[in-house]
Amino acid sequence: MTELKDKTVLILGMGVSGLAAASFLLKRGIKVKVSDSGDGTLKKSDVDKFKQSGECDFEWGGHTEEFCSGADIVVVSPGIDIKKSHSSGVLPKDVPVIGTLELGARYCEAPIIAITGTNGKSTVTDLIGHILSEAGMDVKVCGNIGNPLIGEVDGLSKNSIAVVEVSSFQLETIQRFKPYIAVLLNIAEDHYDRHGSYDGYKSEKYRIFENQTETDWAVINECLRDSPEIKDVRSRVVFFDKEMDEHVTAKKNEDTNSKLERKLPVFRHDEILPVSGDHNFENIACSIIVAGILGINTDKVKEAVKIFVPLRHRTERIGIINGIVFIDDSKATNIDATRVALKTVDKKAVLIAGGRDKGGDYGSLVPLVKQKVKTIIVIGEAKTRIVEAFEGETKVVDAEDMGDAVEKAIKYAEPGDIVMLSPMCSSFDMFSGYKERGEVFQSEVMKRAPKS
Ligand code: UMA
Repeated sequence: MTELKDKTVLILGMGVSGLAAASFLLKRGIKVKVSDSGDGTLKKSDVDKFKQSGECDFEWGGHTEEFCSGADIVVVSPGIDIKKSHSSGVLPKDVPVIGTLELGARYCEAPIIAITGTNGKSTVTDLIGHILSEAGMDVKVCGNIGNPLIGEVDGLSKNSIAVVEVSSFQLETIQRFKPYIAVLLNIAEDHYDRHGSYDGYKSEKYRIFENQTETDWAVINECLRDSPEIKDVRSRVVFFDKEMDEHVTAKKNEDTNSKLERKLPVFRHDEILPVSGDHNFENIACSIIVAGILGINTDKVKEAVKIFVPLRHRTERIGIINGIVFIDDSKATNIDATRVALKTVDKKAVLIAGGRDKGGDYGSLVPLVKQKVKTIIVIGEAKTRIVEAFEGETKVVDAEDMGDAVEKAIKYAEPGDIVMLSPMCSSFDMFSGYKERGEVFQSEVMKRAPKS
C-alpha cells in the first residue's frame, strides 16, 4: 500500500472495474483522477459521493492530454486497448501502466486461484468457488465473471481464497500477478479485434503463468500439452482431461522436475453429474484437480459437484413449445463456444446467430453446421460475414431483431427440432451484454408460449 502513498493515480474507464479501483484507492487517501471516453453513466449524486470520499476528479467524453497529465501511475480498465491509448499520445510518458486486475492482486492478501481460457471460465470459476465454499473455506468468486478483484480485496484475508476469472484483456496489463493456482482451460479463436491474431491472443493467455514459481501450480488442459509455451511454465504442472479415470486425472508435466505431492481425487463421470458434453466433463475434471491440490476431501468434492447449479445462458434449456426445444446459449460469444454447444445437440437445430463480429473464421464451422443445423437466422452487425460463410451450405435467413429472429426460428423449426441462440459474436451492437441478450431471447420465446 505504501507504494501509492502521496501519488496521483489516473484511472481509465468508469465501468465496474474503474469505479471499484477508484473507491479502493480513495478509501486509502490516494489521489485519483478518472477519465472515460463515454458520455458518463454516473449520476451527479454518485460523483458527489466519490468527491466526498477523497481527492477525486472526473472527465467524460474522451481522454484528454490535459486531464491525464501529472499522474504517477495509470490504472486501465480491461475493456480499454492500451496499445491504442499509447498511440493516441494522451497517456503521460514514462509512467507505469497497470490494469485493474494487477492493482487488485497487489493488495490481495488471500492466495489467488486464477482461471482463464476461451470458453468455460465463468463456469469453472463458479464451480471451484462452490466446491471450496461447500468444504467450509472462506471464498470470494470474482474477476471477469462480473465483480472485479479490486472491489473484493477489502473482504479477503490471508485465510481466504480468491477464485478469480481472468480474461486476456486483464492479462495484457499484469506485471507481478502471481496466482497460487493458475488454470488454463482451452484456447480457441477469439478477440482478434483486440489482439490482432491467434498468436497475439494466445500469448496473453499464457501470461497467467508468467510470474509463477515452483511453489505454485498450473492446471492445464491435456490438449495443450505439446504447446511450446508449456516448457516455460515454472510452476508444478498438472494436466486434466475429460476422461476422469485414475490414469489421466493427474498427469504431471514430465518435462519439469515438479512432483505431485498430493493424492488427487479420482471419479468416474457417472458418479457425479448428469450433464452431457465433453466440455462439461473437462470443466469438472479441472475443478476437481484444483480441489485436490487444496487437500479437500474426495467425498466433499463429490457431494459439492453433485449439487452445483450451472450459470445461466450457457446451453440453458428454457423449455419445450409445440414440441420444439428452446436453448439459450447467449454466452457463446465466439465461434468455438458455438462449436462446443452444437456438439451437444442431438436433434436438428435452427440456430440464431450474429451480433458484433470479432474477426474469427465462421467457415471453420461449416462441416458441423451442415451436419446439425437446418436453418441459421442471422442478426446484428456480423450478418454479412455469417451469410458469406454459410450461404449455399445451409438455409440462411435474415432477421431484424431478437423478436423477429425467434418468430422466424419458430416458422422454420418443426416439432422435435431445437431452436438455439448461440451467437458466435459479442452482444454489444444490440444489447448491454450477453445476459441482456439471453433475457430478451427468453422473453421473446415465452411470449409465444401457449397461455395456460
Ligand atoms: N472506455 C474508456 N475508454 C476507451 C474504451 C472504453 O474510457 O477507450 C470506458 C467506457 O466508456 C466504459 C468503461 O470504459 O465506461 C468500461 O470499462 P470496461 O470495458 O473495462 O468494462 P467494465 O465495466 O470495467 O467491465 C470489465 C469487463 N469488461 C471487459 O473486459 C470489456 C467485464 O467483462 C468484467 O465482468 C468486469 O470488468 C469485472 O471484472 C465482460 C466481458 O465482456 C463481461 N469480458 C470479455 C469476455 O468475457 O470475453 C473479456
